[in-house]
Amino acid sequence: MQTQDLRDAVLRHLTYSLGKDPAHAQTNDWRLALSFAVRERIVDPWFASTRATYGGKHKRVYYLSMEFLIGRLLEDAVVNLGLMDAADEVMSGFGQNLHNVLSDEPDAALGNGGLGRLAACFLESLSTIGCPAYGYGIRYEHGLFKQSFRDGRQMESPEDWLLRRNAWGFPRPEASFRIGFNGRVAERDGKPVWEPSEAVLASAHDTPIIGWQGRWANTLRLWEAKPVDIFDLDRFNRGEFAAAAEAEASARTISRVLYPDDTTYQGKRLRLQQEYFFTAASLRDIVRRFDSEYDDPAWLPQKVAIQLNDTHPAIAGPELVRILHDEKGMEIDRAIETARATLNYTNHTLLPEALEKWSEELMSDLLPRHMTLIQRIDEHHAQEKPNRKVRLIENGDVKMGELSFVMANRVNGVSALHTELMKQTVFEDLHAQYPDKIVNQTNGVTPRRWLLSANPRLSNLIAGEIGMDWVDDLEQLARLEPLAEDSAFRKAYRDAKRANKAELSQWFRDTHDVALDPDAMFDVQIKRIHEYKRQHLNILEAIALWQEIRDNPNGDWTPRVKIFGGKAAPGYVFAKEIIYLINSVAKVLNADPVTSKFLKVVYPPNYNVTLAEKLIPAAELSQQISTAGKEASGTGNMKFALNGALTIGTLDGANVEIRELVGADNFFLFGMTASEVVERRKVHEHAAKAIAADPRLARALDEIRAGTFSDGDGERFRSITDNVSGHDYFLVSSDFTDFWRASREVDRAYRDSTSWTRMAVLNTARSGWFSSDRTIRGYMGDIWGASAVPA
Ligand code: Z16
Repeated sequence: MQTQDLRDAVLRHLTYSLGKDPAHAQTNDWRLALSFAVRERIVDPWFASTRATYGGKHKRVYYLSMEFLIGRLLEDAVVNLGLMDAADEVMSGFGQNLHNVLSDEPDAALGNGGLGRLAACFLESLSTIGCPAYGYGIRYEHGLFKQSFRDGRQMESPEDWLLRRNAWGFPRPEASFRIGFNGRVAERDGKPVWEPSEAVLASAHDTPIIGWQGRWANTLRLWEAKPVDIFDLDRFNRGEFAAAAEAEASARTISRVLYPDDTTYQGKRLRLQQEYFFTAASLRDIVRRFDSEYDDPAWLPQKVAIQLNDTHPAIAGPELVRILHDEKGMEIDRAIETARATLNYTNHTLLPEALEKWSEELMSDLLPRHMTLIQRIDEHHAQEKPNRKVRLIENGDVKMGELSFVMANRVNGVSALHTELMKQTVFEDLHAQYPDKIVNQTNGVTPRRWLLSANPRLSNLIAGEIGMDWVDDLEQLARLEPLAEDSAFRKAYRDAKRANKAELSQWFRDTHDVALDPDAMFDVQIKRIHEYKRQHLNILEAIALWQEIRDNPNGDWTPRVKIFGGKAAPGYVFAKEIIYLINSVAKVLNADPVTSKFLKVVYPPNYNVTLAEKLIPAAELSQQISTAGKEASGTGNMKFALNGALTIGTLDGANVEIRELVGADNFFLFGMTASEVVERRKVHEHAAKAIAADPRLARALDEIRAGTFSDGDGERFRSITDNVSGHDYFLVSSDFTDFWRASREVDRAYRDSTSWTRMAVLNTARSGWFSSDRTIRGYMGDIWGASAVPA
């Protein structure tokens, strides 16, 4: 029945929505037809969710995020609607392979990394839980750049996810707002009125996000920037065609591209325009919806909770005050208090270079009224807390972290350690002033995508043992714990992993023409390339291991495949050197006839959500080796543990909590702690001392300097060797020796496949707490005061 209905719907959409004759339809057409057929099943629960929220006057949650790294959506929707088998049958019936059809969907990369992916997991969990929520962001025409390698170096090209028709977005041109910029603040009837001199239109596109079992659906609303006036007809008629289109082009620029920075931050005017554009459009939409239901703006905090994902939407503070005071006539201090009771802020990093600052000059120019309001908020804060240590404006810069903090009801960090460090470092003074404001919400990941869909072999094995309750109650995985001692279960678990590895090896052969041995240990480091994440520590260890294998080619080595994946911000020169080094080392090692059966290094380009879904289920070792104190949480670390990869890691971010939960015996710990890191930096010549004390490290660095990986050019990787042996801010040299020790411990442990599998099973069984459902419930209870609505 379900199958028959789905078949009819696919055929109907292929014919009448796409205008294609089945005889001539391509994979792309079948994919779109299936997407439309699935999408229409989402519409009823979507409407029902909206009606239930309106009907019960429930509190709504708004998640404002510059990034939503959603990846592909079709499989998610098919899985959550329980249509996998039906879709498989229907597609086969049309002579199509469902897997190929699903793989045809472009990966929507409207984000850089963890922060954007977290927002996407949160949307899915909000729908699974049935919490009334909207995600608000920007509909970038081009998401994160596409990465390729030329001679081992990163090349960037634009990504075009909208080139083919987008199956998920409902355009809502009727929902649009005029967003102003620049101009001046006039006075009318003694009241300030901002009169912008420029404006663009923010036009909405809605994507329904369906939760597990289709019980609830929320909306992701993304804003597209359009010109207020279509084009300048006068100029066009005068034959000035390019000039006539200029205004349009400049308006559209605002939603043209995602900024490819992660954690570092570039002070670009366009970036501030993007931030204000989507924040202002979202707030206007939120206030419009609120006004349609309630007549007193004082009620806002009871009915609305707004979450600022990092400081990118921090202008929401002054903008909401402007709406409440300038537009609705609320007294200024009450407006500040009302806005503040509505807003909350999540911090995702302690890296000083990542904390946004805008020059007063730029702010006054682009958003003159907001600049005045920021000064007013600063005074409000100073009066409330006469200790004048913290000011929102310093050395001519507006500090967006401090502004977000002061304007938030709750401020949260994303792991226990990160939250503690927030209190002790960047927000020390503000924390002293508002001791109850900072709370922790350790990140999580959605098990629907990261276990159920991505790893069907393991999911089926789990389902055979404990049924399906774990899918929206992940702590049920604890019921697998006793099976760690069951040899038949362990064998089945190992077989599932082995089959995932074989499948990945086949993919590498097909797409990258490299042969991987599926019996070797699959060791994976996938994340943005950054000095603090220390991919260079990992590659140094690979070089040292290669040298040691060459010394003793008949040794009893544990075969390993090191897999790297990740993009560097285009302007981050050092990170790009690390990529070049990894690829250069891979070339030499993989061509070595003596060592390559023991050690290979592969680096598939263009790591994205889709590739993560292939790599994580096949991984056995998860590299989480950041300098302690620098990785706010990490979320890849959770996906790996859930899928039975053991972690080699430092006491950083959520690694700390992973280790506590899976057990210290099932985790390979190494390296300095966050406080030891701070102390070590004070040691004179710490890197030189570490190198002098470890001949392996010295020799690995010498090998690079000898030009082994650069056709004899000893200068090519000087920036890296100089850094690691000199200033070495991220303590690569100081942590190398212990990383080597832990890596050899991993080798030994891997040889005992029984005990390795036991540890892997325990990692899966004890990772249930890392579901983003748990995280979202934490936000609902501790931050938003929101409840799930019975659908
Ligand atoms: C980002 O992905 C993160 C922090 C940040 O300041 C900017 C971006 Cl684009 C990451 C953190 O590095 C990571 O530790 C954390 O797990 C993730 O945000 C989600 O909280």
